[in-house]
Amino acid sequence: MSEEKLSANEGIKTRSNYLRGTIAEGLRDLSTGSLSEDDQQLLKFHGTYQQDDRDVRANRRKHKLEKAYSFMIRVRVPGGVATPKQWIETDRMADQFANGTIKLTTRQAFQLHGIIKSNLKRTIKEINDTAMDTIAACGDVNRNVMCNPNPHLSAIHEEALRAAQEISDHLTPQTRAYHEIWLDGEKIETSEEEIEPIYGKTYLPRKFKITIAVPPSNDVDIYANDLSFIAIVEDGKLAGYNVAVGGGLGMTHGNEETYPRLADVIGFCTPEQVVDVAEKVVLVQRDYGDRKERKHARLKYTIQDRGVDWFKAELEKYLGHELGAVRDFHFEDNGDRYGWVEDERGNFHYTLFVQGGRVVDTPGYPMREGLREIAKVHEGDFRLTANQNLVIANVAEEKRSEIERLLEKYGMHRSHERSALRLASIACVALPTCSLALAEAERYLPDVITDLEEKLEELGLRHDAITIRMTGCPNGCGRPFISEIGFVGRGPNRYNLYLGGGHAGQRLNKLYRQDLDAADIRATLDPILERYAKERNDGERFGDFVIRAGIVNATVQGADFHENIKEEALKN
Ligand code: SRM
Ligand code: SF4
Repeated sequence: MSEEKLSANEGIKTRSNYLRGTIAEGLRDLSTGSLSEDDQQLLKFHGTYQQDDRDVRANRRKHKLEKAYSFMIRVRVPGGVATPKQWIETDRMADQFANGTIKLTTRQAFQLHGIIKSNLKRTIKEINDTAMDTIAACGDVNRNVMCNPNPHLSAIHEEALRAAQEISDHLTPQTRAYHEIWLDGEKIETSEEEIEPIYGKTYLPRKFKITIAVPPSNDVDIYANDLSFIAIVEDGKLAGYNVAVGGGLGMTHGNEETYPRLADVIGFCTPEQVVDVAEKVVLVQRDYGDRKERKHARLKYTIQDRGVDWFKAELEKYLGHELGAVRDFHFEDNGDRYGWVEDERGNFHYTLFVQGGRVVDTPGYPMREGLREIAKVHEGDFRLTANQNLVIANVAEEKRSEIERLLEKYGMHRSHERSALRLASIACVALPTCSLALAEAERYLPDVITDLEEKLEELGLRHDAITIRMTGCPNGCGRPFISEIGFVGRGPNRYNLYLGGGHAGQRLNKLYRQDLDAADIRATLDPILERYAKERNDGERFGDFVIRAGIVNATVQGADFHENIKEEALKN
């Protein structure tokens, strides 16, 4: 296929000499805070994005100044597990090089924002010094492999976590470019086959995401991932994993060719086969994914276009054996379990609610300082959850009172006493750093929830968990399309409202209203919440209720996401 027919990024990858481009030269040029367009694309594979502060963009334009460029660094944390030392170092770098905050992401990673170009190399080097890295945190490769942080099933979790680490290691790009550019590694001559045995020089058509879940918790939202493994526990032991493929959420407003899609569960593999299955799914997507149109390049479209049966047969050809039959499993929810839990080995774990995943000190709530003090004495680990929260994990019984004292001192001991709606919320970063944001999310959802809490209190729904998620655009970083209430930015202070997602993340939602502004949100949701409080069946979840009550139609699978939308939703 000739290069012109392929997307521009394919050319950039081909010409990049295995992700080098001219990044090293660009970093040395301090006459500008930015890097070349092509290098900005390549930087993502190294775990960093060029951004600019959108709050000051207009003012700088007025004064004919360059945009306020800086970089976001995403730190890979396979399975979301970090040591106290890694926490302390990340916290230090947040102050020294970034904007004084740590962002816990929806894929169990750390993000640091606001790093200026002259500090970029040093920060990435220091992240590597802490035994973490940033390679493949972004880009057209496999990303941070997620794993359910399930503390109360610690033995199974340990195996699942090991598998996540092995998959992550196996699928990490092999190019030396990362070491050469950021770590001053030596240039070593190797043959083409040795450089990228799995990816080849054009890597994957698009990003690729893998997750492992241990039912009954779907807190990693397996249905939103390209590939997921669902742990099957039989007689208390890990029998293997169901394999799910083809999930993904990103879409574009007004382009019905793009849509969120849930993963299909296609078979079963043993724990020994898991890395090979991951590799072969990646290879099928490498070879068949669309490299011409990036909006159509994710595995979900490869599978939707060619069919699940085709995909399974092709995968089995690559594997050289068949997958086993899907085994029974059941997910209860996709939320976190807050407060203290004790595991089967007698260790304790405290899940802390972190609003929007932003670890920051505010005058009334010095959370970052408190976590730093906890990290200094904590002997277990920290686990980042896919709901942007934090587990202070593996606390021995004799250490528990010391951690409790610090939680109390810094006001974190009551983090889980907030309304169930707030505890079940996710907001993506959006403004001011995200270049793709059309509206606010992290800075706005807390206020929307405060407003709704008044009504929930009145209706006696304070303790009812309803998943509520907001993103600043339809790329879906806060997984809004599988929430029971989803807000997706369409423009400044304008949101589309989606209702009816499955409480365990097992069903997509449906457009209910377009272009709501702040004033419309309460007016739109209040009567629905009232009906839910009055008319729901015993134990009925909000997402199920709105479908049964005929408020929205159910979305069966991605391809019908834009179908069966009620007429009122399309007015405006
Ligand atoms: Fe995302 C792009 C933030 C999870 C789908 N995402 C971005 C960028 C890098 C914007 C950009 O390309 O310039 C955002 C950076 C904002 C900033 O200032 O930090 C961004 N995504 C995030 C995070 C930080 C959201 C958060 O608040 O936690 C999450 C980081 C995860 C991580 O640690 O790796 C994040 N992004 C997701 C998820 C959720 C998930 O993976 O479970 C999705 C939906 C699932 C999926 O991939 O389908 C997601 N992000 C996207 C997309 C749309 C992809 C698509 O297939 O259409 C983009 C845009 C793109 O790739 O072109 C995007
Ligand atoms: Fe940015 Fe959109 Fe992702 Fe939010 S959903 S972080 S606005 S790309």
